[in-house]
Amino acid sequence: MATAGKVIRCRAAVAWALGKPLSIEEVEVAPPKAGEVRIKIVATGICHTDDHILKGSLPNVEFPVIPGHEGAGIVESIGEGVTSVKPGDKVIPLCIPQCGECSFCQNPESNCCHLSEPQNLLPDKTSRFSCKGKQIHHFMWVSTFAEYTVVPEYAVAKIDAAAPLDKVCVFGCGFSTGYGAAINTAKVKPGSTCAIFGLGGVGLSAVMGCKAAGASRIIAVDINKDKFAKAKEMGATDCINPRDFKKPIQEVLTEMTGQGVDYSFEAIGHADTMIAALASCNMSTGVCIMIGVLDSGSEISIDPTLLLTGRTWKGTMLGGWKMRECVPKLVSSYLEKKFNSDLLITHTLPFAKLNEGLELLHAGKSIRTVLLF
Ligand code: PAD
Ligand code: ZN
Repeated sequence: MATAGKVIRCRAAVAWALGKPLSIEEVEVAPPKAGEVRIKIVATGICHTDDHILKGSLPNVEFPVIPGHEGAGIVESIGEGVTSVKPGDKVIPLCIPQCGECSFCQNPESNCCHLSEPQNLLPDKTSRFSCKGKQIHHFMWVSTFAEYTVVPEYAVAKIDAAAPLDKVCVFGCGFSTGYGAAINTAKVKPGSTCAIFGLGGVGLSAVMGCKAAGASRIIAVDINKDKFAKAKEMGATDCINPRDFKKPIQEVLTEMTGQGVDYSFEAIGHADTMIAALASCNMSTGVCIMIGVLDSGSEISIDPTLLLTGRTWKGTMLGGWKMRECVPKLVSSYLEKKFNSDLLITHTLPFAKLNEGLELLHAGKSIRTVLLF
């Protein structure tokens, strides 16, 4: 492409400092170095984790930074030695890389490559972004709130050329996380009972995952009843609002199910709902999956007898998928209509309306807003 090897000036959303709103700026994006790929981002979703960055809930994020991690785009140019993608390919940048060589990549049970630590700079410890003469940090290597971004080759998945980028961007995070939490991390069994706390893009994807795994009862929990119609459409059998009950929600769920659910999922990110989700699964074989991101520096204290009787408490990163290998397969399954992740996308806005998209998230009015460049 005509831009290959040159600095590209384009729009991006920069978080200049903790607690400051995102500001849309013109940034310079340097060409990819060896082993790197420059991507023209076509569409990006807004995930609650992007909001956590602005509020300082994520450890190790360095400001100024370009957030965004749920994007899809087209390869613009490649650095020396890149072989798995070429200019023109449709791709999804990955916030969990897959180097393919470390012990985690070699282990079929793990999806956290040894390079998965929060990445503020590219592997050579420099940034490809600058604005007004200042270096801008990358976010988890992906920074999809930029019209062009540069990522290492092992953090890019090539996807089917037929994939609609404004729809499959949700595979970069929200859909993959919730759906995989049920399928891979919990390994939900047919006929089981599940409870999902939090019905945002992540929790609703967990509802879809539980349904696909054959769960017979799926109880959706949220304090915003406006989320219930969508949860039912995706497979929830019951929807409950903790504010409608005097007793703790774990007691309500235990009464509804006899002994507690087989699997519970926390997709909110609060200490009290994490403990409630753990206590909601049955004391013997219950499995609780923690998905939500707790504020940085917060801790949870639990009564250890909750675990002594046999419960399992696990966390998940991006639903346990080995991203480089699995995201293209998820996209193919989407094209084969094996699930309908489009149901997550409630709003599509031009990139310039990013802050409006964040307001919709705060107000509980959107599930996923997709921004188009
Ligand atoms: P979201 O804000 O769209 O959804 C959160 C939902 O929780 C909303 O529907 C709220 O109404 C609901 N909620 C809030 N408080 C309560 C409460 N006390 N009881 C019941 N429901 C409540 O967020 P999201 O779906 O984009 O993300 C959810 C969390 O998952 C968030 O913490 C995000 O950072 C995290 C996440 N983790 C991963 C991962 O890999 N582990 C990936 C992506 C997102
Ligand atoms: Zn996310």
